[in-house]
Formats: sequence, structure tokens, C-alpha cells
Amino acid sequence: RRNSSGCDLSDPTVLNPLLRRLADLEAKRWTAGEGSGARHAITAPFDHRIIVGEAVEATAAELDAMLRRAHAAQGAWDALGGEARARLLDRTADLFEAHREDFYSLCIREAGKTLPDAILEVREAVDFLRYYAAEGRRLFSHAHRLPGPTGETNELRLHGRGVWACISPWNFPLAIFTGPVAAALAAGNAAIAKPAEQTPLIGALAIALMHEAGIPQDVVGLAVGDGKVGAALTAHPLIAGVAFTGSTAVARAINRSLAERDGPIVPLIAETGGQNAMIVDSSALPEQVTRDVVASAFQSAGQRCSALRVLFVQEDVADTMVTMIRGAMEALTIGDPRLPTTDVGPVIDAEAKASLDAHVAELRAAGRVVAERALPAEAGQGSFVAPVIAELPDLSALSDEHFGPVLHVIRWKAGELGKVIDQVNATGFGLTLGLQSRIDTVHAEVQAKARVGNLYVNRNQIGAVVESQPFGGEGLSGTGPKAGGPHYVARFATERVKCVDTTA
Ligand code: TXE
Repeated sequence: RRNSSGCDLSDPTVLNPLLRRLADLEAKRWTAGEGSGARHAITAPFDHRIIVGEAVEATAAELDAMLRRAHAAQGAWDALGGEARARLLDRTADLFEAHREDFYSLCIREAGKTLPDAILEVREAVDFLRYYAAEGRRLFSHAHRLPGPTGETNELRLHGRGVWACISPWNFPLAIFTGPVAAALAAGNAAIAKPAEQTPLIGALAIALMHEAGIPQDVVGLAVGDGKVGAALTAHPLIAGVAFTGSTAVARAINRSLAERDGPIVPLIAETGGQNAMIVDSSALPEQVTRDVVASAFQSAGQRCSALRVLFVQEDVADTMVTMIRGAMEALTIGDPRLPTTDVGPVIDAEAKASLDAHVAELRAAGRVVAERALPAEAGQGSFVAPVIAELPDLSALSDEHFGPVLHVIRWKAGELGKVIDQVNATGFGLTLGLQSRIDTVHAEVQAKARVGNLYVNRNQIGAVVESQPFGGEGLSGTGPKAGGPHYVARFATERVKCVDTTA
């Protein structure tokens, strides 16, 4: 299989040496954090026995000291200018590439990713570093002249705001961890990065490579810990902005905390959950729908914020489509993500598995499950959830985001496209929407009415290429601006305007 990162895993001369290298790296133990707080072993989600490394939580005093050092160091970093900062981010990207096998190994063992997903993850992190470096050059290397009356010059300059807290989830433990930090740094800020408690080792390697590239130790720091450490960070008066990616509930908690704390009023950039749908009408091509639905719903074990949760399929083609999707689901290989033949690996941890199992049990009890894969015998103690297809009469039974390989199908009647779009909008989320149709007026209607950040037409709805496909939602799915887009880096900055009377 060819991975869109350009790494051809069907070529044995590429795959075999890579697998040998990954086998050698199995024995490597990693550490995240160097403080004196609580220590936890990090185990692999596919068996919970392999110890990947150890996380050392930051204490409140260590966090406070890190923030003070970052605050003190930020002015000099801002004064360095866009070009010099961009060079250090580009050098970081080079180091990420040089260490890609370490990252693959960690993505597989710490986060349970398959090898193709791990390769894409590193590619995306590198793309974020290079794109935000280029954005830093574009925006921060000169003053922007503004029009004004005769006898005056007006100019606007962008500067760092101070210290950003960059709080990230486990599902893109490298790319989403790196992106906001790189943007904050490109814009002349210091940053404290908090990885998810499930995946601190990947974050720790990323920060170590930033330091190795020459970004000063005090300018970018790592805060290891769970939500309590995240909450302490956002409540700290020295924080000048928060870039958060994760659940909608935690984004709300951060909003409350920012409103209540002492200190300046600061921005929150939140990229949160979704209730992503795909609309399929009877003009769609069944083979294409099947391929795209299976990729969108089950790839990465459904643990992408963009993943498909609700398939709206037109009644007259529904039986055919569901039968074909079911057939393709039955053909997926579920199991150990270290094997290159695996399509669906584990979910992140026992808690995620328990919550998904409970949801599937409810669907089963209500007689809604139409197809369900059995788990392979070797799933053992790992956090595996088998892909499931369930049918629902409408969306009312589905208020929460279920972050795993569960596809919900709803049938719709000809002439009711408007009602389908209303249902999608009524979720309040607005992240991704898929559309499979060969009718131009249907494309136009969906595009005009659907309140979503990313619409994918006649393709799968996962994946977003940095710069070409800026990504992010609206409503309950986040604040914008879109990651990997032309407005992102500027949002980490503050604007200062100078007006000069040239006649004086
Ligand atoms: O989120 P959580 P998870 C979304 C995805 C799903 C979620 C999965 O849709 O909803 O992310 O990630 C820290 N104050 N997206 O389960 O639990 C916590 O320690 C401060 C959207 O990890 O919200 C972790 O580091 N921080 C997306 C981080 O918040 C707190 C792309 C996230 O944890 C905290 C990818 C608190 N009170 C995933 N409590 C997009 N839209 O682009 C917890 N944390």
C-alpha cells in the first residue's frame, strides 16, 4: 500500500529494513519530564504489558518556575525576528525527519497507531513546522505599511503576545502537539506544551529536538501531567494565550477558567470534537462510497476528530450501500499495530474502550446493530474495539461524540435533502461533512447550507494537507482559525500600530 506521505510500504526494499529498525527500537525505554512529581509507567495500548517509558509529572512549583523562565525569555525571542525563528523551526523539521523511526516506534507503541498512520503523523508534524516557519517569515519579518492621510505614515507590526499554553490530545500526539507550538514560536511567543497524559513520550521527544535545533530551553517547555496540570497552566496569570485541541467539554472548562483568573484578558484557540456526517444520494458510486466510508469511519480505529460517525444514505440505495460497506468492514484486519498488515489497531486506553463498549451495548440492546466484527483472539488484554455498524431512525439518540470505530446509519427519502442538512446543523458541531453525489445542484445546496468547517466531496473525509486544506470547525467544534491555513499564525500574535506625523 502506498502511503500518501510518499513512503511505499508495498515495496519490500522500503518495508523490510523499516520493520527491522522498528523491531530494534522495541527495547528502547523513553522518559517524559524531569521534575520531581508523580511517576507513571506508559504501556502500549495493544497489550498494556509492554512498558514504553515513564512520565514524570510537573509539580505546581516546577510549572510556575517554567512559566517564569519562559516569560523572561520571550522578549529576546520576539526580538530575534521572523527569519531567525523560521530557520530554527526548519532545523527542527530536519531533526524530526532524521528521527522519524523513533517517532514511528513511539506512535505505534505509545499511541497504538498503525505504521501508515504513524508515517502520516510525522509527515504532518514536519509540514506544520515548515509551513508555520514560512508564515513567520511572511508575517513577522517586516512592518506592514497601511494607507493614511498625506503627512502621516502608518505601520503595523506583529509581535508575540507572551507565553502560550499549548494543550494537546493523544489522537495526534505528534502533529497536533507540534502544530500549535510551532505557530506560537513562529509568532515570537514562548510556549509551554502540555501533551496528553496518554502520550507524553512523543511530546517529550518533540521538545527535545526543538532544543537540539537551537530553540532556547526557556522559550519552549514541556509540562507533563493530566488535566490538573492543564488546568494549573491555563489558570496561571503569566499565560498570554491558550491553544487547546481536545474535547468540547474541556474547552468549556478552559473558557471558564480564563474568565475567572487574575491577569490579562487572553485569547483561546479551541479545536474540539465533532459529530461528523456523510450524505450519500442515489447518484453516488457505490464502490467509491464503500471505500470512502470504510476509510472515514474505521481508519485510525475511528479516533480522528474528522472521522465519520453518521452516514445519511438515500433510502433507495441504502440496502446496497450498507451491504457493500459491511462486506468491506468484514475484510479489515484488526490487531497488533506493529504488523504492517493491520488496518485497525487498538483504541487509546481501557477507559476509551469501556465507554465505546457501553455505547455499543446500548445499540445492541435497542436492536440497532446491523453488523459487528468479532475481536481477534490475540486482542487479549489490549484496548481493542471491533468495528460496528448500527442503524438509527434519526439523530436524536446521538448527542455525544463516540470516539471510535462505530458507524451510525440513517436513511433519508428523496426530496428531503434539506431536512438532512438541518439534522447535521442541529448537532451544533461543525467539523467535517462528507458528500457523495454526482449532481451539481446537490453539491451547491449542501455547500450553501451546511455549517461545517471542512466539506469533502466524493472522497473520504479524513486527512487534511497542511496549507492546501486548512482544517478546523465551528460551533461546538471550535473557534478557528483553521490549522494549517493562512490566518493561523497571526492569531498567536498581537498587533502594534505606529502613526508618525511626517510634517512635524
Ligand atoms: O481530549 P481531552 P482527548 C478532539 C476529538 C475528541 C478529543 C480527544 O474530537 O473530542 O479531541 O482527545 C487536557 N484544563 N479533537 O480525549 O480529554 C488533557 O490532559 C486544561 C479535535 O485527549 O479534552 C489533554 O492534554 N487542560 C480535533 C487535553 O486537555 C485539560 C483534532 C485534551 O484532553 C483539562 C483532534 C483542564 N481542565 C482531536 N482537562 C480538531 N477539531 O481539530 C483535560 N485537559
